[in-house]
Amino acid sequence: MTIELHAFDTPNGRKISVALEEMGLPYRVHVVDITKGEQFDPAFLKISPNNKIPAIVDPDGPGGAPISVFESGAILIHLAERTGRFWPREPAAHVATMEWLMFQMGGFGPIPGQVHHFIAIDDESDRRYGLKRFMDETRRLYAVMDRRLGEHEFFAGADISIADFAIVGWAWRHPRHQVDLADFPHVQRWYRAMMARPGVARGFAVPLRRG
Ligand SMILES: N[C@@H](CCC(=O)N[C@@H](CS)C(=O)NCC(=O)O)C(=O)O
Repeated sequence: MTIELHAFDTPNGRKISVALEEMGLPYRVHVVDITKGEQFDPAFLKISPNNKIPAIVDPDGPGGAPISVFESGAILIHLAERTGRFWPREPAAHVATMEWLMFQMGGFGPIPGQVHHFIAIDDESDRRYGLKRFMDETRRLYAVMDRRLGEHEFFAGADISIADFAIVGWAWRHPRHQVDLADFPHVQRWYRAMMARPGVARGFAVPLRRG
C-alpha cells in the first residue's frame, strides 16, 4: 500500500525520496513547505513532533495498522527492515551500515547544515567565526568519508546500503557548503556512481516543492 511521504526539497527530505525510489515502494508526496512555516501545522506535528521534515505514514505498520515515523534515520531503518533491502545481513556490513548512518545523522548533516546557516548571514562579524568553524569541520568530515571510500566501494563495504542514501542527501548539497569534490577523489568517485543510479536520479527528480 502507498506510503505517505511528508517532505520538502532539502537533504533530509531527499534521503527518503531516494530510498523509496531505490526500494521501489509506492508513495505519495505531501509537500511541507518549511519556508512558509507548514512544519508547525498541528496535523503535521501529530506525525512529526519535532516540527521537522521528513516524516512518513506507512499504512502497513506493526499488526497491519498504520504507523507514522519521524527522523530520517529512523525512517530509513524502518523502510530497510520492511523491505529487507539496502540493510546488509552479514554482521560486519550490518554494523558498518549503522555506524555510517549514525555518522551522517550526528555529524554529516548537522555540521554542513550550520555552514548553510552561517553562509547566509550578511553581517561579516556575525558570520566569520561560525562559518570558519563549521566549514573546517565539514571538510574534516569529507576527509573521513574519503578515507572510508578509499578502502570500500560503499560506506558499509561492498554493497550499497541505507547509509549511502543518508549521506548522498547531504553530499548533493556540496556546492552550497562550498566543497569541491575534486579535493576528495574517493567521495567524488562514489558520488558520481550514486548519482548515475536510476533510482537515485528519480529520488532527486521527484517534485518536493509546489509550483
Ligand atoms: N534529525 C532530523 C533533522 C530534520 C531537519 O533538520 N529537517 C529540516 C529540513 S532539512 C526542517 O524540517 N527544518 C524546519 C525547522 O527546523 O523548522 C532528521 O534527520 O530527520
